Formats: sequence, C-alpha cells, structure tokens
Amino acid sequence: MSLNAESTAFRSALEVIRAVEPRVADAIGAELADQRESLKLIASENYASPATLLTMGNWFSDKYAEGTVGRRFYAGCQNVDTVEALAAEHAKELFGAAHAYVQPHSGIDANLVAFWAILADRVESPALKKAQVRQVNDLTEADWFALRRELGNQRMLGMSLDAGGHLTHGFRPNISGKMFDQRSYGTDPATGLIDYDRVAEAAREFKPLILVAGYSAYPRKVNFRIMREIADSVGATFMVDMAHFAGLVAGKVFTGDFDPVPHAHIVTTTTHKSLRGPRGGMVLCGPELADQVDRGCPMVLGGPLPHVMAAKAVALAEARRPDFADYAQRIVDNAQALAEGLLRRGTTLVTGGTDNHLVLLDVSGYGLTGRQAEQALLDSGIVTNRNAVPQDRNGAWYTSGIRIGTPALTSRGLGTAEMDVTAELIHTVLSQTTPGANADGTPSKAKYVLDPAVADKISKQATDLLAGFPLYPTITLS
Ligand code: DSN
Repeated sequence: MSLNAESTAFRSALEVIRAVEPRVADAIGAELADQRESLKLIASENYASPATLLTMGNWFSDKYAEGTVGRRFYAGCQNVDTVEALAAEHAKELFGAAHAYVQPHSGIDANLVAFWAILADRVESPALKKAQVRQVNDLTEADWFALRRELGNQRMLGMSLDAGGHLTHGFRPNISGKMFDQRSYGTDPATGLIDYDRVAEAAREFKPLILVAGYSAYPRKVNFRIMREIADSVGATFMVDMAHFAGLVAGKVFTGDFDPVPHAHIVTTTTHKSLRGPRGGMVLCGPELADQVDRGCPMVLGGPLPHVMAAKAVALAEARRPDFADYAQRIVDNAQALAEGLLRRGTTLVTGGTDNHLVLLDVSGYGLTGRQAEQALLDSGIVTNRNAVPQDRNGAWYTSGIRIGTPALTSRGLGTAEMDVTAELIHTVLSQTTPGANADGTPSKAKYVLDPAVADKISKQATDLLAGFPLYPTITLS
C-alpha cells in the first residue's frame, strides 16, 4: 500500500533525525502518541495542520532577517520577504486590519512590541523624538536621564490576573508591571463579569496612557466598543490582546462590538491558540502606529523566525477558508455544552457559563485546590491547567480553579454530545478526589488522594471517547 504524502513526509523526517540523535526522534514520536491518547482541554493549545507543521522544518530557519520587508539589516532576504509579506497580507485580509506585523515570537513579545510602539508614539519627550530620528548621538547624559524618567512614569490599566487578565497586562511580577505605573480592573464579585462603569471610574481616576483589554481566563465576551469609549474619554491608547480568542474573531463568531480590530488602536495576538497556527505572535494596527510597530526587530525582539513566519502564512491562509468559520462556531458550541454538562452535575463555574472557548471551574466546591484537581485529572488522562479564580484565596501557584477550553478537541472533531461525556469524566474525577496531608499531618494544597482504579477507569473512558476522533488521521508513523 502506498503511503500518503503526510505520512511519508513525517516518517522521512524522523528517519533523518534518528540517524543523528535517536532519542529526539523517539521523543517526537512519543509526543504524538501522548497527544493522541489524552483529552486535551488546555484552553490555549490546539493542533496545527500538517502543512503548518511541515512549513517550520526547513532552511528558512537558517536565515537572519532583522528589519522588515524590503528594509533588512542583512542581505539575501528576498525569500523571507515573500513569506513575511504573504503572512502579513493574509492577516490583514482575515482581520480587516490596515497593518500587520508578523515577527513576534510569542504573545508576550507581541505585547512588548505594542507597548514600545505606544510609548514611542505617545510620550512627549524631546529626547525620545531625537532618539527616533537618528540624532541619538546628540543626546546628552541629562537627556537620557530625562528620557528614562519620562518613560518610567507612564501608566497602564489592565485586567487583573485573578479576574482573567494576562501576566503582561500589568501583573507586578511581570516586566509590564515594572515598566509601567499600573492599576488593574477586576470583575464584579457577585457576577464575575466586567463592570464597565467600574472600568470607566478607574480610568477617570488613574488616567492611563494605555488601557488594555483581553484575557487568558475570562469566559465571556468583552464589549470593545464600550472599552474604546472609556479609553477615548481619558485620552488613553486602547490596546487589545486577543491571543485567546483570535480564532473566534477570524471565524466571525465575535463581530460588531465584540470584534476588537475596528475598535482598538492596536491589537496583539498569538497564532497558535484558537487561531490554530504555529507558535508565535502578531500585532495589528492602523497606519499611525505602523512605523513604530515595524521597528519591533531589532529594537524589542531578537531576529525574526522566517520558518515560523512562513508557517503563519500557511495557517492564516487556512483560517481564510470558509470551513474555519464553522470550526470557530463549533469551538463555542462545544464550550457551552461542556459548561452546561458541568453545571448540571453541580460544578461551580466562574460567571456561571461561557460565551467563548473556555470554561473556568471553581473547584473549591469539591474541597480541592486547583493544583490537586489538575494533577488528579492528569492521572485520569485529562490535560487541563490550574488557574486563579477572582479573589482566589489560594494564590496564583495552588489556585482554586481549573481552566478548560475546547479549541483542541474541536479540531479533532468532537462535538456537543462528546462534551457531555467529557463533563461526566471531569466531574467523576473531581468528586472522587480528596485533599491529601503533609508528613506532619497538616493539610496539603498539593497532595491528593485518588483511587488509581478510578483514574485508570476514567483514562480508559477518555481513550475510548477519543478513538472515534483520531488525531492527525492521515499520519501513520509506523
Ligand atoms: N500561556 C498562555 C495561556 O495558557 O493562556 C498565555 O500566555
């Protein structure tokens, strides 16, 4: 029997790798086997297409390409220009953006590029202007001192980490919380929802240079029209980090007030979450910030990864196909079915449900910390991650929550009926797990007790559920 092109490609690649370091080839094979067998519910993960994966394994990786298309610091970038321009073009068309910068290596990098672009655009500093217009050698030590002081006094208002915001939205241990004088807005303690009046009040009091919207663990839509009005009312630049829900924007599930692109001055994203591309980041903006954004490398980022930009072009082309909109809608249908299945079984969900791709469980009702729940689920073949819930009493390490998301399982083809089975498996594990104790008998936030027979049974049920939805069905490695 002749092998299909995808199996041939991956088998040949592994053969070549095996000849040099067989343990790496083995680990790659084992990773596919593990991913095939586990119920992947990590909200920020997905399965990129074989075409996207294959695009990353080639000689584009050998090329330096600092600068931007047509303006490089290295010679010989004509082919990198081709793929970078293609990726940017697909991104602009897909999201309706005036400008796209596809070099960031991750979401954090994309956010740093955006922060710097906003600072460079907005901070009224003669020294900064000189530094931008190549009079940098004319700057005195006093100019540099003044510049650092002006940059260091800028303000950012973002969503707090425990309400679902991201580390880079001003969380103090992160560099964003040190670069900026920062404040956070949270969610209404009664509903778990963003209270736009409170955000407006915080913005009026604090007068930030940057208002950030977007989240990693907020299970609801955000009204970006209202957020832009708040930003405008205090003269702030409005930035949206859509890393988690970019696939829902691309698939036109989030439109109108819930599509950030027409409302924000600048939008950042990753490309590997609900968007289902290669690991990486991207910035979208209007013409007024485009020049500053394009200085991302080498002013903020290390050399771009041309092989990843090529893969972004492939994945973005896939996201422009009509079937991606269907995929995006199924992500949300599945998340809502999963939420309903959990609610029916008595699980507490932050905000009581979901409008997007993720569901946030408060596992304190099961008497567990997030860490105990995460490990018990993992023992049972269910891969999730622990996450803080609003006003979390267990802090960001142990937490009281479990975040689950449906982009990956939806890519495998699971639907709403399978989400109800998944809810049953999760509920069974959590209700059968009890907190453990430390050696001295004190309660542990990490140890837990789960009968291995229960974990094995659930693992088997998870594998059976997945058997009808093979991962990478066109690829056989042996
Ligand atoms: N690590 C990503 C997530 O899991 O949401 C965000 O950086």
